[in-house]
Amino acid sequence: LKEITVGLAGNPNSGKTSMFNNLTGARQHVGNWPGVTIEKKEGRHIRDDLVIRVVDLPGTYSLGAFSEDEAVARNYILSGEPDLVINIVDASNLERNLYLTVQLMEMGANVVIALNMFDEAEKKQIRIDLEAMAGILGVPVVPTVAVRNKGTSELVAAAVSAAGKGPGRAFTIDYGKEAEPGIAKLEAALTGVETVRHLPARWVAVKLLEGDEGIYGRVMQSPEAGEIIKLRDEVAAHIESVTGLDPESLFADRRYGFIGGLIRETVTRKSTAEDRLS
Ligand code: GDP
Ligand code: MG
Ligand code: K
Repeated sequence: LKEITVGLAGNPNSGKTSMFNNLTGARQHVGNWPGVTIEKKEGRHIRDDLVIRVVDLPGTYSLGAFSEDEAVARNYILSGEPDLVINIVDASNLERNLYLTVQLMEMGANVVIALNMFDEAEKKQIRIDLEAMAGILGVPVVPTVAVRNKGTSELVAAAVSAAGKGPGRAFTIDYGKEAEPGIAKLEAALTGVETVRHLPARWVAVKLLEGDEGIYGRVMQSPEAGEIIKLRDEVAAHIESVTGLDPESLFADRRYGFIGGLIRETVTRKSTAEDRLS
C-alpha cells in the first residue's frame, strides 16, 4: 500500500469543503494547526492500491503572510509534506480565483486544478477551453461539480498521476524588463543564505521585494541580512523610480495581466439576455 498526501487549497466558497467530503466521506479527523486556533481537517481517500491523505487548508484569496489563514496554508505548502496541491477554483469567478492559482504555481507547488462550480459557469454561458488552459498553465485542469460529486474520480486520477510525476516545468510570471534584472540579482544573492535555503529562490526574491513579513523575518536571521536588505532596497527603489509603482503593486498588476491574457485565450462568454438589458 502506498500513500500520497494532498493539500486542498482555494478561495473561501469555492467548494473546498464539498470536495473534501466527496474525497474523504466519513473518514475525517478534525484537529488544530499547531500554534493557532485554526481548525485542521484531515481525511483519507482509499483506493484499492493506494491511500490518499487529504488535508483541507484554510480558504484564502492570497498567500501573503498577513493573516493566520494565509500563513497556515502557505507554510503547509512550503513544508514539503504535501505531494501535491489540489486547487479548487470557482469556474464562475475565474479572475479572482486564479490569483491564488498563480501564487501556488509561483511557489513551485505541484498543482492540479479542480475547475469547480462548472455547472454555474455553464449556466452563465462561460465556455472554457480546458486543454488550452492546462497547456498554458502546465498543470492538469479537471472540471468538477463538488455539490453533486461530479468529476471527483477524474480529479483523483489526475492527482495520482501528478503525484507520481512531481511538479512539471517551472512556472514564472514575467515581471518586465524594469524588474527582472533586479529579481535575478537578488535571487543570486540569496543562494547560500541558510535561513531561506529550503525555499524556491526566485519566489523568495519576489516576496522580499514585496516586503513580505515572513520572508523578511527569515532573511533578517541570517548573517548576510545587511547586504541582502541593502540590495533589496536598491532594487525596490529602482523599480519604483522607473515604473512609478512599488514592487508589490507592479507584481500584482503583472499577475492580473497574465490572468487576463489566460482568460482571453481560453474563455468565451456568450452575452445573455440579462447582460444585454443591464
Ligand atoms: P468552501 O467555503 O470552499 O469550503 O465551500 P463549500 O464547499 O462550503 O461550498 C460553498 C457553497 O457552494 C455551498 O453552498 C455548496 O453547496 C456550494 N457548492 C460547492 N460546490 C459547488 C458546485 O460545484 N456547484 C454549485 N452550484 N454549488 C457548489
Ligand atoms: Mg469550507
Ligand atoms: K490551532
